[in-house]
Amino acid sequence: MDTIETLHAMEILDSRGRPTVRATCRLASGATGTASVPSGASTGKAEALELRDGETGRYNGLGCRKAVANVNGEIRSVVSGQGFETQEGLDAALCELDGTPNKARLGANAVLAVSIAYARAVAAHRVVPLYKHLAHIRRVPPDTLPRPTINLFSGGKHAGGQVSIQDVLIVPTSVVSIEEALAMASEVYRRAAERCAKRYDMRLLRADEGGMAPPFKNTEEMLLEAVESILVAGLEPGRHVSLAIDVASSHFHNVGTYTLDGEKLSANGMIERIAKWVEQHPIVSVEDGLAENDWDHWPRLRDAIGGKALVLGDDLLCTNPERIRKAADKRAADALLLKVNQIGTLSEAAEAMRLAREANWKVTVSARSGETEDDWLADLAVGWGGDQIKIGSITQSDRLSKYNRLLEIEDETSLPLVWWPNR
Ligand code: 2PG
Ligand code: MG
Repeated sequence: MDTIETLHAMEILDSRGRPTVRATCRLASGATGTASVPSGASTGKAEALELRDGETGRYNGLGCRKAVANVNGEIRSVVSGQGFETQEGLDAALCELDGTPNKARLGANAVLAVSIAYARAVAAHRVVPLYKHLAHIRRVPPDTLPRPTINLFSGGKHAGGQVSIQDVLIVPTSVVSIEEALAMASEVYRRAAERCAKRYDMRLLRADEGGMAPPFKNTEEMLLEAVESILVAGLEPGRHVSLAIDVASSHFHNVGTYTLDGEKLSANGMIERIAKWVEQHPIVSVEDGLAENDWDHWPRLRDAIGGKALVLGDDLLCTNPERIRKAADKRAADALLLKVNQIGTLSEAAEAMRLAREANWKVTVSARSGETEDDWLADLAVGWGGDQIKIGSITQSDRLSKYNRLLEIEDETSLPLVWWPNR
């Protein structure tokens, strides 16, 4: 493997106008790779630390100059001139240099930018597309493309909190290609926008990931409106288009009580409510139905809806191998939401993916609510054989760069879309 000649990082702005880190890695051969890292808003407590400057007079403390300086200083001086046999080799060196369990010293934003920039540089050196190189890292060649799950409506931390739950997503289930999935989603989105304009007498306002955020009374209304929009688009809910939800319930949970749209529910009450939604609507995936530390109730949620909808762990798992092992042992979930910046290196995320597969789980590869125009997520989802990809809505370039990259990969490979849910 070629040696790293140098690294260079800089601060750029993400889709919320907040600073983030972009790094470039140049190998001795001259091959280079650049990568930008995303940032969450509804973050899990067990996520790796995103290093922020904390200077209140600048970007309200969210600057990334310290993380950038860590790449251009300490990390660069340790890795420059070194050749790593594998991605794991570089990532292990980065983890060792950081020396904390959660990248708290150098910052997961600094470390991840380097990890992905290096993968891109090596892909360029090997003259292969990034998805092929990433597949090579996991030693499994891709034979399908991930099925998109696309934001329609948002609430919670991604919108004004008018509804407690964070997202209702549409899942084009009957289509056989990315191209058809996007065209179908666009039709539903357009119909939903027209309906909301009439019904709420408002112009289109979008949440962080491009989902619409009208003043729904509650989650039920949000779900019904999604189903209506599918029907008005001339499609059959559950046959052509299904729904996925991100309940993101850690963010409305406090000491055993869930405050759902103003109503106080116990964990069991929450499970019953979710089971009812799954019963009444064509919901095929439920993310973070319960809070991140409500370990005792997650297996009961799985008993209640498993087999009908995926029990998908985001804040619960934080792409963290230890938490995934625990969840698999407890039968607390049956699907992993994979977000590389929750853990901080590609190799640790690959281990998270491996454990999920070992437990026979499905995997949704996910963007963050704060994104950049970088499109590596699409290559990652294809290269690692994700079942679903969650990018956001089909609006805004921070989301579209990834959808467009999926279209490009589809055009290049003609790989089929993964069949999910199993039919
Ligand atoms: C989530 C993500 C993406 P955030 O909760 O799944 O929708 O949000 O990046 O804010 O954590
Ligand atoms: Mg989530």
